[in-house]
Amino acid sequence: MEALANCAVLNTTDSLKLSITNHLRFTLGAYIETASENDWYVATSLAVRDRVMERATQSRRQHRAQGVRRVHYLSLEYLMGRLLENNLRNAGIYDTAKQALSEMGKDLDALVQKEPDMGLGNGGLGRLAACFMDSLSTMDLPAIGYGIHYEFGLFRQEFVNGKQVEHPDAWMRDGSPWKIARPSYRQTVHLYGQVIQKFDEFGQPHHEWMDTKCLLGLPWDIPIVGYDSNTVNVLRLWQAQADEDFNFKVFNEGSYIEALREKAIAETVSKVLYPNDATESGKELRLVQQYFFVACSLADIVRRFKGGYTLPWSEFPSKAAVQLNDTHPAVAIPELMRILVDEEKLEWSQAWDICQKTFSYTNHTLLPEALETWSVALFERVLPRHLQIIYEINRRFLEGDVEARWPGDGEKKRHLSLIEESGGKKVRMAHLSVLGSHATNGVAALHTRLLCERLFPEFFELYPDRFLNLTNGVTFRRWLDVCNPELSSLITESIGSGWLKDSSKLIQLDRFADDASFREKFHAIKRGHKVRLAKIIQDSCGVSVSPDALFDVQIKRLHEYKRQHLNLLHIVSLYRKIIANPNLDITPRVFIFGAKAAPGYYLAKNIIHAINAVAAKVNHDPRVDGRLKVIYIPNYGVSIAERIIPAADLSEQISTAGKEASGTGNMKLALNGALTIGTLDGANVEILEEVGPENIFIFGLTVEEVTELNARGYNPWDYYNASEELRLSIDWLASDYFTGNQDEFKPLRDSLLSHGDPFLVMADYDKYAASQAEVDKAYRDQAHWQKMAIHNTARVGKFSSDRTILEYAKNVWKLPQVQV
Ligand code: GL7
Repeated sequence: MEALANCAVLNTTDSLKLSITNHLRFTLGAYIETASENDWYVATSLAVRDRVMERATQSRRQHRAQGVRRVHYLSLEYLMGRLLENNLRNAGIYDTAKQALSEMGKDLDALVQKEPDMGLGNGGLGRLAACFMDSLSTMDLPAIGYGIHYEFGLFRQEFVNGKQVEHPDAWMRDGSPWKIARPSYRQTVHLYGQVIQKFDEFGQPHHEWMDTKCLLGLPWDIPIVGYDSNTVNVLRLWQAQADEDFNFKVFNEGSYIEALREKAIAETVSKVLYPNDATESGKELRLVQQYFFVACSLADIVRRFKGGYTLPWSEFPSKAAVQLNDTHPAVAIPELMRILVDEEKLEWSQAWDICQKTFSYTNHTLLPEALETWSVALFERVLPRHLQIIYEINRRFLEGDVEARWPGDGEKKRHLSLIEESGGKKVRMAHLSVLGSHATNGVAALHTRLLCERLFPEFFELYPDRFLNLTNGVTFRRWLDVCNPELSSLITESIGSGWLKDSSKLIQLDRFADDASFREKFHAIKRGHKVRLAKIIQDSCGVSVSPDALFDVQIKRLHEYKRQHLNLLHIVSLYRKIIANPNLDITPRVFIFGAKAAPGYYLAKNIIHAINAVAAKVNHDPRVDGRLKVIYIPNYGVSIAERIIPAADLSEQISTAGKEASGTGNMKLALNGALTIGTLDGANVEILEEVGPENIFIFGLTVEEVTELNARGYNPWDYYNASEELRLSIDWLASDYFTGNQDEFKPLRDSLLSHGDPFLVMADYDKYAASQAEVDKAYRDQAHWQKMAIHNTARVGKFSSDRTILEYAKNVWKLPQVQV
C-alpha cells in the first residue's frame, strides 16, 4: 500500500507527468487538450504539493517523537511572493518539472508567471518573516510560523495621471493550491465582555471573563520547503469565522439579511491587511486582528503541549519558544498569563517566569510614530481581562525591580511604566514586550546600539543581558538562485555548489574579480537582466531604455525617511544641467523607482506624483536625448523585485542616518552585484565593513552629526540660500513647469523648507550630489566597475538569513537542528 502511494510521488519525469495529468483530470476536471494555462499552473503546483506534504508530515512526526523545542514565529505580516518556482528549486525538482512539462508541450517559465503574489505584508518586516521561514526549514530547525489569512493582501497600485490609486488585491479569489485547511484545529476566541471577581470555597479570589463575543479561527497551512533539506515546516494562517453560521432567532423572525450581518462582521477580522508601513493607526479592528491571531496561535501551542506530553507547566518553555515579530503580537504576553493564571490556576510568579522564558521580542524601528500604543479605554473595552493583567504586571515591576534600583524615583517610574499617563492613558506595547521577554534584539548593529542608548536606556540599565543584536539577512535561494539562476550557475561553476546553504563559501568568488574572462561572463549576465527589465519597462511604462545605461534603482516603501525626494532633487538638477549645457558629458542613466505609499500618507503620495511628473517631462524632452530616463514601475512587490534586483547597477540606500533600522533590499541588491550609494544607516554600516570602502559610495551625515545638527537648531533655509543648484531645483520642481499647476508640489516644497525638513534632505543634498558624480565617473571604467560589483557579490555572505536564523537559534531560542 505504502509502496503504491510512494510511486505516485516519485521525483521522476514520468511520475510528475502522471501527477500533473491526474490533477488536471480528477482535481480540476479539465481536459488536457483544452485546459487553461491557469489549470496547468494549479495542477503543477498540486503535484509539487503532494511531494512536499509527505515531508511536512514526516517533519512534524519526527519533531514530536523527539520532543524537541520548537520556535513559534508570530508575525502579523508575511510577504511570501510566488511559491511554485521557489518550491521547485528548493526541493531540487525544477529541472525534472521543466522537462516533464515540456514533454507535455508546456513551458514551466510561463506557468510560473500565472501565480499571483501572496502579498500579506507591507515591506521589509513582512519580507523578513518570509525569508526567515525559508531559512528555518533549510537549517533543519523545528518551527511554525503563525499569522493571519488575509483575504485581501497589500493593495494593487495604479497610476492615474501620475497619482497613486489603490485597488483591492484579491490574491486568493481563485483559491490557492498551496494552502490546506485544517478544520480539526479550529479555535474559539473571546472578545469584549466583562470581568467578574469570584471566590472559591476557600475564599480565594479568581477572575471570570464573561458575556464575551466569540469568533472562530480556521487554520490554513502552507508548507515551507527548505533548500537541500528534508525539513518542511508550515506557515499556519488563521481565518476568522462567525461562531454560528447565522443567528437562528433572527432568521426565524424572517430577517434573513439581518441574520447574516453578524457573520459578515465576524469575517471582516481577517478580511484585509492594514496597508501602513512602520506606523500604527490605533484602530479597533487592528487590535482585534492582533488578539485574534495571537489567541488562536497560543491556544494551538498549548493544545500541542498538553496533548503531546504530560509534563508540568514549568516545562512549557523547554518545548515552546515564541518570537514576537515587532510589538504587533505583544498581546500574547497577557494572553499567556491569562491562560496560566485564570485557566490553569498557576501562581502569578510561576506564570510570569514561564512567560519570560517563552517569549522573545524583535524591535524593528526607532521611529516614534511606529511605536505602538493602545488607548486604555479601547483596550479595556476589547480585552478587559488583559488590561487588568497588564496593570498587575506593571504594579509588580514598578514596586519591585524599579523601586529596588531607583528608590523613590517617580521620574524613572514614569519612563519605565507600561502605561503612558500624559495625554490620555495608553498601553506601551514596546515596554510590555521588553518586560515580558527574556531577549530583545535589534536588527542591525547600529540599530541595536541606538535601541539600548536611546529607546530603552532604563530597561537596558536594569537588564543589560537581555539585549542583543541580530543583524537581518535574506534568503539567497529566492534572492539569487530563483531570481538570478544565471549568476547562481556561474558561481557554482566557479566555486562549486554548497554556497547556497553555507554562504560563508561565497567569499571564494572574490579572487575572480581579477579574472577578465569571469568579469565578462558576470557582465553578460547583468546585461541580460537589463535587457529583460528594459522589455518590462517598455510594456508597463511605455518608455524605451537602453540596457547600456547605468540602472540606478531605489525600491522600497515610500517614506520621507527613506528620502526618495533626495534622489528626485538630484534628477531634477541633472535635467537642468543638461538643458543648460546641451553637450554635457554624462553617463547615461535610467533612474528606476518602485514603491507603494500608505493610502493615507499624503506627502508620500505627493512625492510619487512628483517623480511621475518629472519622468513624463524628462523621458520625452528631445534636449535630454536619452541621456536620462526616469521610470516608476507600478505596483512594486516581491515578483517585480525579482526582475529589478538582478538588473540593477546602483542601489540607493539613502535614508537619514539613524532612521532605517536595517534594510534588507540593500543586501539583495549587493548580492546581485549592484554597488550601494548610501548613508551610514542600518545595515549599510555592516555592508561597508564587508565589501570595503573602495567598493561602495558612502556619503552624508552620521547619526552623531544628525543629533548634533538637530541640537544646534537645524534650519533648511540655510542650505537653500547657500546652494544655487539646490535652490533652483526645488523652485523649478515646485513651479508649474511639470504639471501646469504651481501648487501641485507645494506640500513637498513646504516639507523641505517651511516645515523644517525633518529628515535633513537639504543638509545631505550636496554630499549626495558629489557622491553621485563619483558614481558617474566610476561607471565609465567598466572593467573596474565589474570588479567592484564582483567584490560585492562575493563579500556579502554574512547577510544570508541562514546566518541570522542560526544566531537566533543559538542565542535566543536554544533550538537544536533536527535532521528529518
Ligand atoms: C522595518 C525597518 O524599517 C527595516 O529597516 C527593517 O529592515 C525591517 C526588518 O527588520 O523592519 N521596520 C518596520 O516597521 N518595517 C520595516 O520594514 C515596516
